[in-house]
Amino acid sequence: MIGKVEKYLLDKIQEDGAIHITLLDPEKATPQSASKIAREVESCKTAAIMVGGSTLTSSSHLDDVVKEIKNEVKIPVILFPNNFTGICKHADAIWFMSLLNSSDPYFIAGAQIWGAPLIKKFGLEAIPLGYIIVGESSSVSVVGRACPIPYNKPELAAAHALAAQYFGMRFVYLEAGSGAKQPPPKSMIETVKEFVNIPLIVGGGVRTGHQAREAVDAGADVIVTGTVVEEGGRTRDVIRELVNCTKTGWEGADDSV
Ligand code: 1GP
Repeated sequence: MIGKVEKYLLDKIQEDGAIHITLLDPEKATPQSASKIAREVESCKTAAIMVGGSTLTSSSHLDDVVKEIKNEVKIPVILFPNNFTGICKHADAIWFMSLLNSSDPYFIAGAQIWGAPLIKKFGLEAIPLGYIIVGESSSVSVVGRACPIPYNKPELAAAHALAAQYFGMRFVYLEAGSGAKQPPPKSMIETVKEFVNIPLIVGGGVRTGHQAREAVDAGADVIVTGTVVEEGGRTRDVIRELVNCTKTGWEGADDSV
């Protein structure tokens, strides 16, 4: 059953053509700094805030961060868990994600099994997501024991994405890893998009409006960025540019941002 947050995301994708989501890593923030950034990115019209990180271990810190963010913003806060320790009762929803190209069953279905009762207990909206790691080795590929799909093998990414759709997952995520040198390439996004009709999320290494625009033109429905915000500085300018360039039909991409 589609919940409130999922419906909001789908409606917004329909309305805007594509949407931007900001990722905040609780390990790189205090509750105060995270809520300040959340306020800023909300004012720049990012569609939602994802909270998570591949090396997160402290559930109590996650609780404090999400609680503080929720106090500050109205847009949905969606958990992006690296394990069942990434579950927190203060969020609106959680990506119920399976790392499809992990070699360890724990990251494909194990952690999800142990986390599911807690998600129910907290009343979190679970949004099923097929998660696919692409590109070079990264923190997330090491932690999740994944064999990343090389950028020059788009057909492999498409096979994984199609399997996600056939499994009944309602979103699919091409993840290049936080801080990746290059985001998932156009050819890979295009090939995946030819195979699936569920919304496609692209993240990892997107730093400029131009890159966001290129991914959306290739078929991405959602662009996720994290590192550009963590680096601080011109948060509003950077996010405003990313949000504007993500919206289909917006022609003002500025390569300098
Ligand atoms: C990582 O896809 C996200 O999980 C965001 O990546 O930090 O490179 O923006 P960046």
